[in-house]
Amino acid sequence: MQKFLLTGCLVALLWSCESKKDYQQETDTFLQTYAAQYQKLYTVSSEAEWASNTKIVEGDSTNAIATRQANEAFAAFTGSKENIQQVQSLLEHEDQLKPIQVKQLKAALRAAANNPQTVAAVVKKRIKAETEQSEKLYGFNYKLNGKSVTTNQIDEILRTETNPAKRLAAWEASKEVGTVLKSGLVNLRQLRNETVQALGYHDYFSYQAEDYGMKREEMMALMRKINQELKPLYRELHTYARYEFAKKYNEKQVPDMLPAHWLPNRWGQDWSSMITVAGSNLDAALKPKGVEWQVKQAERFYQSLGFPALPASFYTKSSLYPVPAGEKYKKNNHASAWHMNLEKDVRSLMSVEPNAEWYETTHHELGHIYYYLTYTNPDVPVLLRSGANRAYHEAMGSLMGLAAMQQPFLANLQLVNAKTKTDQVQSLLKEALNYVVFIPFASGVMSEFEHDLYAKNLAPADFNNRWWELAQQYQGIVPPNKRDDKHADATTKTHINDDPAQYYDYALSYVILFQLHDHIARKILKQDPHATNYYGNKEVGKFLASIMHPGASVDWRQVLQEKTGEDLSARAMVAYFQPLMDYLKAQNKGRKYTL
Ligand code: X8Z
Ligand code: ZN
Repeated sequence: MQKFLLTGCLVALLWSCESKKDYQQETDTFLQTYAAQYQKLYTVSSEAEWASNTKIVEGDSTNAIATRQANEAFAAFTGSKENIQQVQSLLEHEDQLKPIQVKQLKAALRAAANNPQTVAAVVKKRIKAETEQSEKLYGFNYKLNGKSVTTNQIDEILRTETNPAKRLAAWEASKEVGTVLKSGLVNLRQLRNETVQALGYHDYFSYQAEDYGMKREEMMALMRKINQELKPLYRELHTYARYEFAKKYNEKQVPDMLPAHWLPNRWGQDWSSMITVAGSNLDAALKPKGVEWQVKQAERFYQSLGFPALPASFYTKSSLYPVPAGEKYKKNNHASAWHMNLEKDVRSLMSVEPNAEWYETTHHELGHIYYYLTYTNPDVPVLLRSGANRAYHEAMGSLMGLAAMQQPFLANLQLVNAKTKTDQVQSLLKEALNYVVFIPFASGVMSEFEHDLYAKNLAPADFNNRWWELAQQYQGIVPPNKRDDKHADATTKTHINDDPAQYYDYALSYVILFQLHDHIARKILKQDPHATNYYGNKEVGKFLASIMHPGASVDWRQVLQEKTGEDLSARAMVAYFQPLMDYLKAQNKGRKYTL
């Protein structure tokens, strides 16, 4: 009996080892073929998208047609019935597979869910609608007082103009594009939802949240929590800004809510240019340096930490600067970073000008680029060449942007006079006007709007009402005048159109970046987190590269635990800005709070 049992056990054990090996072998074989084809079609699609985004010629649809074809081919492959069946059947033996195999299969299934060929006609329509929406957005002719203007020019006016009437005109000009985008968004919402519903998702927002292993309700609960945690600080900033702007624009009556055109950003998501810290005028210091210097300087910063030089092709193939005046084409005016072939062809699309905003954005984009380069290594299979999650991808470069703006760093680069003592509170205030002000926009307005759009089927007639209701509730911002139904102000924000239902990535990225920064400052540099200089520190580089190296082959929660000893938490961000509270409360003494 015992012998029999033992023999039986052995047989079972051997059999299960064999079958485990078989499944693993089968999965490897499948993944090898799948990944090779995936990479090939992905590359063709990226090249076509690149052309479409860097050269938009009115009336010429050559690029758009090529893009559509490439994206259809990618969709036909990733969403093919055979691939879906194969992946699903392999996943039935999940417990027998290696974790890295399971991760790849799940990545393949996610790609399939965005393109299921069981609803091929819907996917095709969606691809067409996406290309058209991007062309409308980036091909749009913004006009101010009858003259064409670029979004960089509008942004410059909103940062610097003191005449409220001129500000209003610029703000209104920036919102006109919404009138041509509204119907496209209605259509895209429908098509995006229908696409992912074919593989069982409730809606597109749920599909996007699942990338974090979260349900949409969990993601929204997290967004509301982050927002609540930063609310006391935001409330102080809101009060401060209402009174300061009223002074600046000679408005005797301080409004309860901030008129949107008073703010130095089209969506009121970043107010940092509202103040200049004495002795630290970065805009003035950057102007004479020119645009190329900014990109090179950002690269030097990464190199100083031990990252390699950018591949030569980055400079020859990227599109880094604004389209020269007089050219007949337009390009995507929103910054992005591209991993063209999931190998070393990396590019950035920007319209860099010599100012602090682009200086920060350049560091942000190079964060994506160095993430791409770092996880492109033999340990990381092609299908897992992405961030630990999407927020990590956004966090890396934003972290470097924060570091590149702190006083000791700037003094080291002689961008500010090392001898002038800058006011620490003012520096912190300037940072809060960027990072803290962003939270109600990202976690509140954008996330709630997209949630309602996709998961609640928000009626088109309510698009603008809901948008401004959220802006008032979260940001304490109101439109300067009554917005009518033909406008769709939400669609003026790039991501609503072409990076859908994932803006919470940015809110999370700020939370993560302060967790990482806190760790770097205290544990690695042993410096005050408010006044660091990362420059040249190889330990910092090693720390960042160790997060980047495994890409998506690791669990994002585990990474945070291992690297910082903490779970995801706004603690570090709240603590960082805490010293500002007393100052703001003193400034706001006797003022009316309205949020
Ligand atoms: O979209 C971006 C990046 C694209 S990779 C420039 N950001 C958000 C935005 O501009 O709205 C960076 C922070 C927020
Ligand atoms: Zn980014």
